[in-house]
Amino acid sequence: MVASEFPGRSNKLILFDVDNTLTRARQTITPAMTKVLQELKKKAVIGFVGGSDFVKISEQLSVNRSNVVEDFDYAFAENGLTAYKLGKPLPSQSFIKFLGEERYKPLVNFILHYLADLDIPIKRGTFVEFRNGMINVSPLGRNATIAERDEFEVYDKKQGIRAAFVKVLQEKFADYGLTFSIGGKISFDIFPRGWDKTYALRHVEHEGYEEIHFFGDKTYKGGNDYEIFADPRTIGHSVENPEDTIKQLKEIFQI
Ligand code: M1P
Repeated sequence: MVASEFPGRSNKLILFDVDNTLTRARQTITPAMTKVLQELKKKAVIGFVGGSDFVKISEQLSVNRSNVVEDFDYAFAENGLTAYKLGKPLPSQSFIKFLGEERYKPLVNFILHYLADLDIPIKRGTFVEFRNGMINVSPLGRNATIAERDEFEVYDKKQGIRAAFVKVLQEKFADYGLTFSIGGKISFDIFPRGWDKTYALRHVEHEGYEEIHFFGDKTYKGGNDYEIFADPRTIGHSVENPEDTIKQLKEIFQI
């Protein structure tokens, strides 16, 4: 089935994390990366698996207003909770359906109180972002500038603001069946256990691929690429940054 859907290509699926693997964090894809992906797509089936929501990933990966769901054979946003194959949406679940309004309210109320009491150098806006498959919590606020994001990242490395927040939530909501994942620079994601990036594999594991490769930068334990990188269904590749991704792709796939 795979072969006939992707004629002329090998039976290998190559999946990529987005931030710091295909692009610099929250930035747009470079012409060099686009070219390498176009070459790779002639040989194999390609897809991305991002933690961010679909709109943000599209902004990062669209070149000259191209459509990411056409550029990539598989498009997985929010760890695969929003999913497309060959431009068509695949069925998905939602965070709120999993949790229910009655359990969600105490969680978000606790988060908002905690954020309000947090004394950090600056705060901006959008502290809790409600997505289809997760909520994203940022002490700084999601509409900070790139410079403000970078400053927060440095500050957080020293002060452990997110790590401490996550620890409190893990203890307080231990019976909720949730994962708290620090994936980016200024925030952390909260989603049902098992809805990490391996969720995306549910869409492809029975499609008959002989190899599924995954490239990501946060492949260490605790990073948001760890589970899919270490999963026995994938061949994991750890990268430093987008330039390293290009280098490894050229070496491994001779492009
Ligand atoms: O790298 C993936 C993460 O990217 C963003 O994180 P931040 O804004 O903290 O840099 C978020 O979209 C987050 O959900 C995602 O996991």
